[in-house]
Amino acid sequence: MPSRRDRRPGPSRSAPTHPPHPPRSPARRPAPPSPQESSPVSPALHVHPEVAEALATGRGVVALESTLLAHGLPEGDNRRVADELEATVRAAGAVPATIAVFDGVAHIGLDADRLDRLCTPPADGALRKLSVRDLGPAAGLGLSGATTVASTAALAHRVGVEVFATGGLGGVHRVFPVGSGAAFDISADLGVLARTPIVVVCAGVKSILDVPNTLEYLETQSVAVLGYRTDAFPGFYLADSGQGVPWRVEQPGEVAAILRAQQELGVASAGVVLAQPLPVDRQLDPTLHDATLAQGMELLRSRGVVGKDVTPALLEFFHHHTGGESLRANIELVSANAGLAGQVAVELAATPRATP
Ligand code: PSU
Ligand code: MN
Repeated sequence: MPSRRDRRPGPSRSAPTHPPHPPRSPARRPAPPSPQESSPVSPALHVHPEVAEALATGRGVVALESTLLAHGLPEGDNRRVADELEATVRAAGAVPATIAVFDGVAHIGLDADRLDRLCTPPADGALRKLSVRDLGPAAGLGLSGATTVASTAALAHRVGVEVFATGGLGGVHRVFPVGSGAAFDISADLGVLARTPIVVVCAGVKSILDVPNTLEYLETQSVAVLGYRTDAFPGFYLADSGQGVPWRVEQPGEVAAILRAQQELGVASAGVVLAQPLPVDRQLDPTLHDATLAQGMELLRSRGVVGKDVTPALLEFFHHHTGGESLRANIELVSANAGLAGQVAVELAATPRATP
């Protein structure tokens, strides 16, 4: 079917295809043009050969976020989880691409040495938490860091990856009492999803957030929200956040059909949130959750923790105060999301975009 929505010339379907994210201008790119669109030669961007090959041949690729490994899980568990996530994506028939920045280069797909480095962050904080606004400074200054949902989505889209998996999205934080530090905190994850056409598989938004306001914000920004085999928007550690979902899907193929339809209709400037809950019998006990959250929030307030330190600090508090239960739930939900993302990536690969 003919389509005029895709104004990007060139035959490569693995290149990013949406106008709001043009590749950097030739003036800023001293390296010669890459012979292979899917593996851009750039001093600031490196695509792992296996990922480049998968993109070039139209196989499904799943981007995996690295902040959850470096800053969201304890050292010791994170390395094992990194392998488990990649293996889960492969078992679904797709190719994993864990994303992080090392010495000023954004890597799409990490080898074992780089996964080691990601999962043993130096104590001096030299492995930063990088959101989108931090990518330029980190790359330009030759620094290293893990990527959040926001920066993983941006980099994945840059090379043509259409789906990625995480644990819980960032969102609108609960408001601290005025005068106690940060009264206003909205994750950059939401702003990036508003302008990046990519499917994010997650367990909803973290229960430490203001979930109703986060959903309102996603609606304002025209981000599609799908519940995977659920009518309830999940709450990360909890299967049900208490909010509903606008749409329910039952199969990975439906998600692929939805993304392709958005592209065909010219309404794919924003992302798609595919929210998959933990099974109820695997969620964190809600009473334990609520008590831990109240204590954690109080601790953050008293210590004046604000900005990008809030999420890692609260996750760590949970891991220490739930007897390992929050860690178990976190690992299970990220793993399940990687598997579902793999299935969606395979369906997307089998449903190529209509060419213009
Ligand atoms: N999911 C997890 N653990 C995490 C995160 C997601 O299971 O640590 C991270 C993601 O990188 C997400 C970030 O982008 O938390 C949100 O941080 P902030 O609220 O500061 O935007
Ligand atoms: Mn924030």
